[in-house]
Amino acid sequence: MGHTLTEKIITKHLLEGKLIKGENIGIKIDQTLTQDATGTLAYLQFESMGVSKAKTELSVSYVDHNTLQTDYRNADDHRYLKSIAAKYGLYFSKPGNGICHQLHLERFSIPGKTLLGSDSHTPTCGGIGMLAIGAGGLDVAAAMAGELFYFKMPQIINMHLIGELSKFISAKDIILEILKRLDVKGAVNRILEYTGPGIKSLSVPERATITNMGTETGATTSIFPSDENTKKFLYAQQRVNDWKELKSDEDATYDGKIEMELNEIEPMIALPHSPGNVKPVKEVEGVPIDQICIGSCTNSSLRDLKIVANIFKNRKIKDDVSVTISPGSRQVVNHLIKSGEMSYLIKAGARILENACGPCIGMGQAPSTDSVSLRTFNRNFIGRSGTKSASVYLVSPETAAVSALMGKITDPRTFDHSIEITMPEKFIINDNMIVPPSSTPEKVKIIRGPNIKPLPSFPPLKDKLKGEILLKVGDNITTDHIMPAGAKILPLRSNIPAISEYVFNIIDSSFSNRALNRNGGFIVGGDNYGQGSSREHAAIAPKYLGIKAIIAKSFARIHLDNLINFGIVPLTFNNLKDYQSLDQGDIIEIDLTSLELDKVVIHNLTKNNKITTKHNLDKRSLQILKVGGKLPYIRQKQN
Ligand code: MIC
Ligand code: SF4
Repeated sequence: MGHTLTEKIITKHLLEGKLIKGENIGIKIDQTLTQDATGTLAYLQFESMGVSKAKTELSVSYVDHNTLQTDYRNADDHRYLKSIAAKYGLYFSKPGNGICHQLHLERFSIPGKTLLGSDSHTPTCGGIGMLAIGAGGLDVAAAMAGELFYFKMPQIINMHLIGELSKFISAKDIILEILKRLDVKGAVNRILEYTGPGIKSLSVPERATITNMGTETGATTSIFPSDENTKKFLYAQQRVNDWKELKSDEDATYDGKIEMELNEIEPMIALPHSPGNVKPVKEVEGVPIDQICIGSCTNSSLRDLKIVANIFKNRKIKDDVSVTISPGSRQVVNHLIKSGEMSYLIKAGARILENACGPCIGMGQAPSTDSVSLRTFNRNFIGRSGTKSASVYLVSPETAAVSALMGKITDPRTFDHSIEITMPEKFIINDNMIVPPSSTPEKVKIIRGPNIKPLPSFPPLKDKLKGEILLKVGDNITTDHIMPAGAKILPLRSNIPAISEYVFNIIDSSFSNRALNRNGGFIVGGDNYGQGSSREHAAIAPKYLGIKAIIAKSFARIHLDNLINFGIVPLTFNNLKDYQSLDQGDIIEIDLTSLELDKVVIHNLTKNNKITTKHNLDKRSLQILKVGGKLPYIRQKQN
């Protein structure tokens, strides 16, 4: 029987468990990446593991999220990260070099290798045929320390593409169409593997747009085969030696199939406030726009900015619209300058920002009150832009550019069809903002600023947990709800006591005080609790406030791991009635004495009734929970 590409890569890296769907497996990680917003915590944890050098084939520390530097705090984080990289054998990508996923794809990705990144959009490198997975910083730190990465062997879905896209329709429209079909949790515990004749027409950066935003379906990762297009891309990056052909066998069996006729795809748009709220652009045409932001790890490649530049050429952005452009990397910028296309953007009236995440993570460019912002990004959760009352829509670069000229949401197919772009055969290579590790690591001193606080430590789990339900929420709560980002809060990523004041701030600004006053307690959640980002702050900060367990209808994959890693017990309801029976303010007692049995009884002391919940966790995860989290677990293991 033949194998899928995913199975082939996993088999090569499998060191624990069997390739059986739903079983826990442990794989070897070849490469890791971190970004600054999750990196500081990841490296504080890595330091405490007592390893003298990263054990991976390659590890890169990028700085792309917190680059505003409104005071010393971001800059101190950068300095800390640089010293860590030098000492522990990592490459360090300086702020301004570009967005981690775009850079990793360009300069480090290798088909067939495994990549673990402390950012949920790590699957971007699936576009080149890597098995690239997003995880919490602690899991990435553990991989650098030589630990395996554990996850449930996912189902593998065959995403079969046929035909070719029509003019002004691009990879973003494909993934938006997929999100329309799967919504934000349709692919949880699944890997989306792309096959079919349609993939031939997609270049690596276009494939990377699709695998990047596959994250929003809840998928563990997405992957394309490594073919002639992959070879062309690696040749252009002057890394053709990293290429090898990789594909699934003809007779591979999948757990499901989604077929897409590319010729039938039309321009798509995600409406506020969810990437899964997708409609064809033509259904919302005419909505006036205030702001357009082009960039992010989804759509900031040379191909994407070239198309925008050529749509803007000799034209003018509407007076009422502010357009920002954040290129994905310096390579992209260098090409736009060399070809003269950068001047098309500038002449049309676009605001060129730094090569970084920027507005995507609310680091500047918050839209005005009640305004409409059209973005080529991957997330439009409420408040993420920095303006809670703004309506953020997600679109392709083509739709964004044409809409900028019209001042309203516009189907790009109505535009000038003579526009063509040409891609260079070889890219300009300049890696001088990537600092290699020190050749004398013993001499490197780790520099910590005053905002970099020691990690809080947590005691082992008790048998009985008692307290108040401090908050009850509905379905699809994102990590942006739990632990918001943005220019004000991101500088606190290395300071858990300070950042914990903002937990659930968007939903209930009194949460953090209430939690501290009541000595902690519990949260009741709906379906897909913790979707979105990989930020482990959404687990460690609630833990710091004394949250002991979260009882939800279901959890998003990365967040579930993060909760376990920090010793918060994740319990799931058996039915809707039980979810309805618990209310905010109820005092409950959870009996964990028979945790192994996967039956956990919750006694509602306020209402004097009992419900039974489950956790579905393997032995390893239970052990981690019991000792108070993954850090003490690893330390115990190493001793
Ligand atoms: C995001 O897009 O939400 C982020 C910021 O890149 C996060 C990581 C973080 O919170 O630092 C992610 O997607 O994992
Ligand atoms: Fe950065 Fe936005 Fe991509 Fe997250 S989604 S890595 S914030 S560009």
